[in-house]
Amino acid sequence: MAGFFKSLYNKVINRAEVDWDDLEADLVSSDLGIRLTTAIIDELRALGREVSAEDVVETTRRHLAQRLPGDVPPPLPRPDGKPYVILVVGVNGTGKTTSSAKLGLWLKKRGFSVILAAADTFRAAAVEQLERWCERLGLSIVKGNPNADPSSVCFNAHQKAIANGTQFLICDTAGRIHTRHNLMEELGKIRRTLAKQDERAPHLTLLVVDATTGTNALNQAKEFHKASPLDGLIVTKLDGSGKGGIAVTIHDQLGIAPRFLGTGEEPEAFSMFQRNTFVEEIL
Ligand SMILES: Nc1nc2c(ncn2[C@@H]2O[C@H](COP(=O)(O)OP(=O)(O)O)[C@@H](O)[C@H]2O)c(=O)[nH]1
Ligand SMILES: [Mg+2]
Repeated sequence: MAGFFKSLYNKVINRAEVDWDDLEADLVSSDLGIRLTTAIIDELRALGREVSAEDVVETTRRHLAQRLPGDVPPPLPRPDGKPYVILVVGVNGTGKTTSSAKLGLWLKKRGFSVILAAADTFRAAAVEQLERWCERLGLSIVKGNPNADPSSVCFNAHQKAIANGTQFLICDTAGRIHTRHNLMEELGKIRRTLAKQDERAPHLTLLVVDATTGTNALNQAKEFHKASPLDGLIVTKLDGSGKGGIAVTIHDQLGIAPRFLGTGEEPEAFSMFQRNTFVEEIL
């Protein structure tokens, strides 16, 4: 995960003393938000002595760790034998389809059976994209006709998963359906449809956020969380200019925990969130 985050450490280590304005700008531009940035700066200033690069890194890491969740166990097959249903949501282009395929592979590699539902029926290309991934990765897929009702695709996939005793169902959804309001309505309908065959489904709703979009991601999390309760995040594009601070901010402000991380376009560029590793790589 090289180049994961801009190296704050390298920046401060080459300095005789800390430039507070520069440090503040760096923390804010890492999407840590004003509140957290201020808390870090205040604590460093309160040290009342010359602040070293180690002080900056240690204090920042501690604040990040405090605001991130401890490690959550990976999703496991349901003891009742019904499929564990994962609903993948988010706005267009954040990486839902890619992450759905990556998650499918991740589960498959752990020996679990997986089926994917191509519920972004709004764009034909989206279905084809997921199909290509599934072919390449050897994953099963259920799709509908172009412009089919996304809920019916999810229902059929769920039915098939139940009949076949498939352990995981991953539903890849659309990021835009005419308007954001329609999208939220559609997601509500998908949830109700999934609950018809298993009142506990979906068992996990994951919002995909693009780490390079900063505070937009926070706003998306707020909006989706209101319409459809989120259990966690998939934070993508951490290999790009995204610094990952947005995951800290979203968890700090909304209590939604990062669960998986996307670090590239390749299917293996995907891992479970782990607090210690994450905090070490953020700096
Ligand atoms: N660099 C990088 N690109 C990613 C990552 N995840 C997704 N992408 C790319 O982002 C673009 C949009 O992804 P897609 O899955 O189609 O997004 P969707 O519209 O939310 O389904 C594609 O070009 C993906 O290859 C990631 O972790 N890193
Ligand atoms: Mg998609």
